[in-house]
Amino acid sequence: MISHIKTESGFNYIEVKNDAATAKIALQGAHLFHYRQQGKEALLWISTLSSFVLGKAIRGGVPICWPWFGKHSEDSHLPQHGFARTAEFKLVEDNEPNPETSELVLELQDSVESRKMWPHRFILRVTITVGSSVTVALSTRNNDSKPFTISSALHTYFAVSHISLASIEGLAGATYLDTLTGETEKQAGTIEIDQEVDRVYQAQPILLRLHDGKRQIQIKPAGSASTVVWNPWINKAAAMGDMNDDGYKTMLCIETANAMQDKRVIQPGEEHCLKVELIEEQDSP
Ligand code: TA6
Repeated sequence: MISHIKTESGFNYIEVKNDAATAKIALQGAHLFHYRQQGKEALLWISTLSSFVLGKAIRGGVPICWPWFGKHSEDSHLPQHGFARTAEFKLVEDNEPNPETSELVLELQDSVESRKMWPHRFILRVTITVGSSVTVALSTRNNDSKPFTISSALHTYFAVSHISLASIEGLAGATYLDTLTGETEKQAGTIEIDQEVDRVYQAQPILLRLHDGKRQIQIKPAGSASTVVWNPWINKAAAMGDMNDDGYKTMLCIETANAMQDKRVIQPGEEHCLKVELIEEQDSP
């Protein structure tokens, strides 16, 4: 079942309920901010301080960073992580091919406002498939007469029982940029978090696994050449107005991205798709 909901503050979102899962997707940013498989815990972390107001990115879920990841390379006045996550998308397709699957397609096209920030014509389509797993696919189409370059990320906030129990398997041996030090390092073994972490791994993993106590989440990226791992830890969490001081203890960002040197040049008429599927494995005995 697909329902359209408008909050008192005028924030529009879509609620999906089917035999496999429930989900919530904001029209602003085509932002999946809740997904829970029947009988499981919520997969995505959402800040209790997140403001569901137009023009402010939701803190949590899967923010879409596009057409640039991070700070804009030339103009610091432009929004970090691009403008897609605070733009109002249109729902252009929705279907439920079976009782366990719901698929939504949301679309954003260039506008006078967008061209002031980024002088290109585009069609951005986000396809969200809700079932026993959840998939977010970000398709960029160059509708212009000249090539353009994008960097992007599906900036997924995972809910974890406690950050000390979380670890990430699948990036061992990968090179990463530690954005906190500016140094390039090599990952030894699984990733565990006991301090602020903000790393861009230059790796195309077929499969990543987030371990959280008995829970195991599979992360299956496609069209991605980099993976970002981020936890703000104590000081940064305390400095963020839309995150509780102890919010860092129950969240971990593992982002399917094309960041830093993984920028993609999209030719006129060409499309590029960045996709991730998230699957919660059955509880290990
Ligand atoms: O993905 C890591 C990162 O770039 C961090 O440096 C931090 O800024 C985070 O994204 C959140 O960014 P935001 O603009 O959502 O506060």
